[in-house]
Amino acid sequence: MKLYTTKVAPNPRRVHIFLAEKGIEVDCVEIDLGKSENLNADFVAINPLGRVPVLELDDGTAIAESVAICRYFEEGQPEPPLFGTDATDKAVVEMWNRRMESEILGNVSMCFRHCHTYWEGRIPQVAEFGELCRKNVLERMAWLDGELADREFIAGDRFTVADITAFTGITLGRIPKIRIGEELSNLQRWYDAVGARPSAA
Ligand SMILES: N[C@@H](CCC(=O)N[C@@H](CS)C(=O)NCC(=O)O)C(=O)O
Repeated sequence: MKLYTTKVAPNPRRVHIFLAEKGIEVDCVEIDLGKSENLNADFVAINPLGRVPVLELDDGTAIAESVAICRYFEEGQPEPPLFGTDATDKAVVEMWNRRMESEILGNVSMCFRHCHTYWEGRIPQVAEFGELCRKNVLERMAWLDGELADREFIAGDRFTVADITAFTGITLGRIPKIRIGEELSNLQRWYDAVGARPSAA
């Protein structure tokens, strides 16, 4: 199998952190987004949406979407469990991971895409929409700070895929200058702890 990836980009990074937590190594093919290699015919034949990451299995099956790729590896190697353990825990992790995708990573991505010069000429940009997304992220970070007042990680007392999603989203936020506010000490404590894990190096 091989993983088509752009190691610095946030969605592939989710998969790399996940794999590092599991101690799994996979052959990688680096796709240079800066050179638009994701739009080359060869890559579009693998993922018509032209997005990374994509996991290509030995039988040719192409699995796109970071969470789908992570689930594939969770199935093959359940330890440590990053998608939860029993029915309740799995549902809680799913809830938090979806929230972190839509409320944090999603809003940060849209702010980056609509407000940053990197995307000028690559996609139609609507700066006002990007600024609305920035406001949404700042509100959601304040909400998360409250959530993290009495637990160590996003979905409970154990590190899960929801932490990976939130961490990559907040890290991406540095590019469009979205920062954790000084008053959000719980969120900062969590961010520093996740960033100090070997998987995030
Ligand atoms: N929902 C997808 C999103 C994938 C995605 O947006 N990947 C970005 C890199 S972080 C990409 O390939 N962008 C290239 C482009 O938009 O041209 C996932 O979870 O993997």
